[in-house]
Amino acid sequence: ASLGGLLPATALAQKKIVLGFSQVGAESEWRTANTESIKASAKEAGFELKFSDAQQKQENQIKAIRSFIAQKVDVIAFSPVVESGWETVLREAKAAKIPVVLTDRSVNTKDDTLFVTFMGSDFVEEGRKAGRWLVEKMKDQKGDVNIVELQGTVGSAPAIDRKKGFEEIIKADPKFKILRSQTGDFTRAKGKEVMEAFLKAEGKKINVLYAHNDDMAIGAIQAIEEAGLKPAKDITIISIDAVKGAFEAMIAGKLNVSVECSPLLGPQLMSAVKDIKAGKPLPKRIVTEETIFPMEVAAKEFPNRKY
Ligand code: GYE
Repeated sequence: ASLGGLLPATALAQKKIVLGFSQVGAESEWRTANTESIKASAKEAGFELKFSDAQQKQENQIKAIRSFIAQKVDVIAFSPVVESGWETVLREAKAAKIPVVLTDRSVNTKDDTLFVTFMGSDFVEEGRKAGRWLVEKMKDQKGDVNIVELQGTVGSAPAIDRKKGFEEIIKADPKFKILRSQTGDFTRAKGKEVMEAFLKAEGKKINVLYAHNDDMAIGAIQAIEEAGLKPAKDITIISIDAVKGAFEAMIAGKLNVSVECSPLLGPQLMSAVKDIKAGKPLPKRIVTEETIFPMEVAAKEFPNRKY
């Protein structure tokens, strides 16, 4: 007889660590790569993964977290779509003694006992990198530099922080002017739609597009071409993530630069879950290391890209 016959089925089943993961959605190339990373590394670690896609809605994430609590999972991890409004559900998880790990995006709660650790990028620094690149690029320009900004999802940590970091750098020189700033919800379709509106309103006045992610920049590139302008030439384009689509756009000469933001958080998350189960302490913050890729290096770097 197999071992299964000697041990009760429940004893065998209990050995697997159960991880409940509530994902933001599938809004971008970044997000798809992030989901793949989490699924593959949970499998590799031998965990049972309960994966739930919130379709960019906070209420869906709250529902998913409550269902993970009801199912008594070992650990809950999630990437909060927006920063605020999590206290109640996080208190419910705490009361149920289920540890919570934040991945990718953070929450703005004052009570940091509500989660074990937050792993992900420094979004303010990404915004600063974008700003520094632009300041350098425009250093000899005498007149105004007119910028339009495509923001990420309203209320999300990356949208708030990428705006903040960028503004912090460009405000040092009054020639930099943000003409318009609107959300494109991190998607290609909205990025295109909002860029069309920007072009209609400001036309050839626009010198620079700052997009909070590559997908919105890629959508906007289409709008720029349809308006008869040359992306990366008539309008300098800066975006964030450095996904493969951005490299393709850079190689095609249509995107000037992309600031790296790695979605490959899966292995880190699984090792944090193991540490939590083993009772090991974790740092409150685990920051992803990142760089920046201007179009001049795109062709050389492309083969090394993992997402
Ligand atoms: O930049 C964007 C995605 O939270 C860092 O979300 C993530 C952002 C990423 O939709 O493409």
